Amino acid sequence: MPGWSVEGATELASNNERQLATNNVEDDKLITDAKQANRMTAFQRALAILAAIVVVCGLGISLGVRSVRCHMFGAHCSSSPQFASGRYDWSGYGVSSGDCARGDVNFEIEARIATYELPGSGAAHTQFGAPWAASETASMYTRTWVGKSGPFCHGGLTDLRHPTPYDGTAGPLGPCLNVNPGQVITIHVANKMDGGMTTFGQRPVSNEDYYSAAANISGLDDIRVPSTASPDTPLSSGWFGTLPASPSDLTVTNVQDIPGRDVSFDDVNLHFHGLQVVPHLFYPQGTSDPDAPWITIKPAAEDASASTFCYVLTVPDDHPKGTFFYHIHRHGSAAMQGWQGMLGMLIVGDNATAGSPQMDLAAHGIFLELPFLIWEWTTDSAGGLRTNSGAYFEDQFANGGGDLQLFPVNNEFQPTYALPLNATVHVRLVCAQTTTGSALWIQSEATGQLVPFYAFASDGISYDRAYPKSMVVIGPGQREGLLLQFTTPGTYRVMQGILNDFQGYGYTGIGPDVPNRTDQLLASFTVAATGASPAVPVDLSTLTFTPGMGTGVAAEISPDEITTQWGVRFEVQSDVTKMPSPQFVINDQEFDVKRIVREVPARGSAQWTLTSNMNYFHPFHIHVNPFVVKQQVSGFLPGGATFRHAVFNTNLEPTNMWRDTIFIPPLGSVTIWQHFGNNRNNSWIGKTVFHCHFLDHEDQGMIAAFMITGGDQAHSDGG
Ligand SMILES: [Cu+2]
Repeated sequence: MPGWSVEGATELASNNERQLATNNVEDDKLITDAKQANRMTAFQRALAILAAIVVVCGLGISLGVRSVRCHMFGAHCSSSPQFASGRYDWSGYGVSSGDCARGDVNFEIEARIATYELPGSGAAHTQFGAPWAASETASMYTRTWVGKSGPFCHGGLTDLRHPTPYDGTAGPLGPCLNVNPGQVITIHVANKMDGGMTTFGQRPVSNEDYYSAAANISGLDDIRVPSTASPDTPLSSGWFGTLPASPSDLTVTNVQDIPGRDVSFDDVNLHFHGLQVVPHLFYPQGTSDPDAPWITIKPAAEDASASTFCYVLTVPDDHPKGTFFYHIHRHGSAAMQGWQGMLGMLIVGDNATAGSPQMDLAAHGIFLELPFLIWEWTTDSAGGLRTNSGAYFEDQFANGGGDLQLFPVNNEFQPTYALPLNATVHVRLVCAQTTTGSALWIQSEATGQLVPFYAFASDGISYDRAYPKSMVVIGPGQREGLLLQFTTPGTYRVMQGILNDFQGYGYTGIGPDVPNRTDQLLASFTVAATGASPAVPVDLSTLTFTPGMGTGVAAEISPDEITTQWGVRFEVQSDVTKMPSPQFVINDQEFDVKRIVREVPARGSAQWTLTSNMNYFHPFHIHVNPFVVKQQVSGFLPGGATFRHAVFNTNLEPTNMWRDTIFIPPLGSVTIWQHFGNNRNNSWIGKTVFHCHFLDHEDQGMIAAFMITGGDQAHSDGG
């Protein structure tokens, strides 16, 4: 692997921007410092005991509720019925939709192939290359989710007193799913994508494809590693090794899972991103078998017995209420299906759930809500998804896969939303981009002035109040609960800087204070006084929210609890003797479905130090349990003052924020603390994963399986 030096980093500063002095990631100073700061006074201890008593009483009440629900389902009631063994007996392949529908809420969705258009998406798009002249409107075949039955939530700008359900038929995005804490949710999935590979003109990737790419390395320059951290320094290292004599001599490193070769893009499964539910990627649900395979739902023409699957998930009573989403997580096809919009919003807590953001906001007369799901739609100039070359590999995805990389919001390109003057709208921001991240800000079209807004939740977990921001920086998988308010009539532009732009040559910077930048319009708000306009806007600085992870000691991780430390280094290696090429590795290893990289005890806590060893950022996501963000450092982060301030200051407010996804800055690291349990009541166990949420990185090896183990096997399905 080529070396580099952070000495060359040009953009170091004070505050949180400590230079990354070492790549030794097993650093326990943070824990020691925290332990010293954590010495409690006698009075604080008494308060903690009091809080614990309150928690125990609360638990008793909620267990009572669970017992009632347990009886509804008949057998298998144990001391912890929520996690009772046997609850998931009806999960699996081939279960009929009727037999699956035995939860409190039951969804039925189908994977289909359809054609959609995005009006306006063809014109004047200049983010990559020349404007697209082929058409004013991009249309394409796409793989998509369509809802057949279920309590769907709304899909557009909505007054929650009059919601309109969205079932996924009106565009590429899947239906909006809604579940409440304490409910058992079933999702019956049917794969109706027979012949999709043929329809899209896709063929398996071959050794010859990788060989010819490696022989023509300039096509892969986008992912080379510079010798220093400066964007101005020419690349002097990157590809290494000597091309072997024949394509058949390439070493295959990502065994069993090379996208398009070992995995068909017509295979599906589902991940419920951020939900604190039983591990559900490997078969059977909740399995603790280290060799367990991916759940893989096949088109009926390929395997009728595996063409349907019933997911059964119990959402804990004390689950955070907020914005989540679902997407495909079959290793090898996740990116392709992400580019096609095979994902959707998942909202925990309905409009009548105490402690939900909807209820907290309704108390202040705020009923307007807007899903704001940003994704990538990758097309070529013929107007279809870039598939004509037939094979999938990294070389084709330098710009997301096609000659155009569009960023729809919901199912529209550059949508415009009309808002009443002085009204407040709750924006459920989801970054479902596949290969990029976004910096977002709002500017007045008339004056160019930045319009501040507030954030009260991250990754579906509410804080206790809202914090002012002028920009949010968000990577794939991350969500933010935002509150927008406009007190002057006019048009306002939501602007997007593509984070990846700082990662290669030609970096021009991100943000409103950077000249010659490549930022683009994402959406607009038109604001006018209407009959729905409040006389005065709500004072957002005074709002309070129900904290998603509770309050007091139960919602915190004490440094005394941390029993293990874990260093994780994300890296792209570029050895031309191997395929896939390049190699997306975690601690020098590509994914192997049968390799458990670590076992962690249920209800234990760990400190993770996550490192990106190159001038790339990587979004880290871990399944089942969220974590607390403790520290972030970067040796290299160019950009305008607004962007840097957002990354290093406002993005980290409040301190000790809970998240399930965090981006690791280029040549930087993030320290997180994680508790492997749902609050303090229960824990899920089983085989699960952490990975880079750039789904093409994940597909090509940047993912690892780990096992949550414990004596309380009955608390999970333990297949
Ligand atoms: Cu990555």
